[in-house]
Amino acid sequence: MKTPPRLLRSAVLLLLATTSGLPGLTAGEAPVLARPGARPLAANLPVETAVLTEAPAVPPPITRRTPAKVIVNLEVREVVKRLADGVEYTFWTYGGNVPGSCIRVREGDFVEFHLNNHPTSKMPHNIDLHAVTGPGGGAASSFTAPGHTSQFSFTALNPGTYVYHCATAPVPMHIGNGMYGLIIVDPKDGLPPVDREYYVMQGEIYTAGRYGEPGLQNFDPMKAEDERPSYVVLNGSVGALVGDRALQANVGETVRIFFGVGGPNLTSSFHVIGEIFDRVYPEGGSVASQHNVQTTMVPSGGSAVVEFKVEVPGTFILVDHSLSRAFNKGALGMLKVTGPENMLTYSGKEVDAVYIGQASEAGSAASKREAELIARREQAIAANPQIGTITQEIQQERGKKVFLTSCFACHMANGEGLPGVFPPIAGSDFLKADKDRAIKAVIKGLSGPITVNGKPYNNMMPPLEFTDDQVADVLTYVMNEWGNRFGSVSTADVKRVRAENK
Ligand code: HEC
Ligand SMILES: [Cu+2]
Repeated sequence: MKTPPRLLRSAVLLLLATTSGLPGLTAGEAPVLARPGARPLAANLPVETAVLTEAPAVPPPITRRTPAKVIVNLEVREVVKRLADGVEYTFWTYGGNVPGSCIRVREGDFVEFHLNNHPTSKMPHNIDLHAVTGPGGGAASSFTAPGHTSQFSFTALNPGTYVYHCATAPVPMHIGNGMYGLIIVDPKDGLPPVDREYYVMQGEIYTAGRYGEPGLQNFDPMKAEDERPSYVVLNGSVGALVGDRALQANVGETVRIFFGVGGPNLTSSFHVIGEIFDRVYPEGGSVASQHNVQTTMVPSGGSAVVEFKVEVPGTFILVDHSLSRAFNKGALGMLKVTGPENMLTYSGKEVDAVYIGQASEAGSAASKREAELIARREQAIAANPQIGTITQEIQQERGKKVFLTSCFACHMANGEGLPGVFPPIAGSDFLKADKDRAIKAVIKGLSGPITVNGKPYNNMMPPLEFTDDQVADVLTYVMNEWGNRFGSVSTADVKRVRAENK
């Protein structure tokens, strides 16, 4: 062990975070080296500035075969960004995005690290790079107040793929707000060449609101303590790797994914639906010690590097195979492979992939449409007070998103249900007859024998946890989709039915 045990390490950090002054520069002040450190030792090395990339891009492999002094400039910024369609969050970032900028150096490089905390930040931050051999992985030397900059240096002794993260108290909050990334230390002779490299990280977000609840969401410390995230995401937001943001490759190419888990709490069961990892560097170590792997476990604060050749075209879905996280909390991405069919390897319909794919894509299409309609509503209000129908259209588009996160799983995307099991809601006389009964079905659940369009059903629909707005929107959607013309449901209707069924 070259580093102190982790517990000790965080104790040291907490101590530092609470008792130390704030090292760094104030504006206009000349840089003063706290101590000469190792700089003179590296005086003869060639100097270069590290290329930092935004996920899913990875900096180019290091082709140098001798060490250098590498200068890393990483800027901390606190920014409001999209977490999901209609949902925003104040992320704390390394480089403006989640995960933080990807850093790549070579084994043996002397790294001069500059951590710059933007003047608009509200919090002090620091950095613990798991690639560093030294107290706190650099955290002890990088505690930086807003508008300040800190500097420390280290030699990248060990090759591998390492997580870095903020280690300022409360640490789970800083990580939960997005303060993590990867630093790749290429081995002396480089990694074997591949056609494509990608950078993907998983992390949880603990919002006060439930998954999908619109608006600017706050961090919920209790949910974090209980390890009950509302979101588990790949690359910082729901859908960050979906649709036209999907990873890309051509048939016949080799793909390497540097996959990290920022956490702060959950371990990922990383899987690509429809692919087998030809090689895995487990836990981000320097040896591809395993071959032909379906799912690799990636610890919180750890990584894995996977390599595979893509043999057939199609959409391959990246998931945490703890699947509720993929289906209900956002831990889902896509790799789109284009090229000629290879019927010998695979021929047929990719049910899993296309199914989820369409749902996600339709979800963001619905969102775009909602934005258009809101813009139209503003215009309509300005020009003419006849706005009722547009309001309902907005409800329908919002409702479509709710439908695609929940109802479609049982009632099917086309509303036709499943004979004898899930009743149809397209053309349903049961739905048409009683709006309050439908509201109650969604908020309280529905079970026991019912008849829909003359056919008997006796099954159970669980109560669904949606806001009053969401219930009104989804019912208005199903009451006006697939040829249904059953009227609409308002938030007030839902509140009334909730009160009547307390
Ligand atoms: C886990 C599966 C499941 C999900 C998810 C689900 N339902 Fe249902 N739903 C059922 C079942 C089963 C019944 C029939 C219950 C019975 O037999 O008493 C039902 C009945 C209904 C009915 C009344 C019968 C009819 O066909 O008109 C409506 C309306 C309805 N669901 C709407 C919804 C809406 C809207 C959503 C999403 C917000 C939803 N359901 C989500 C399983 C589900
Ligand atoms: Cu921080």
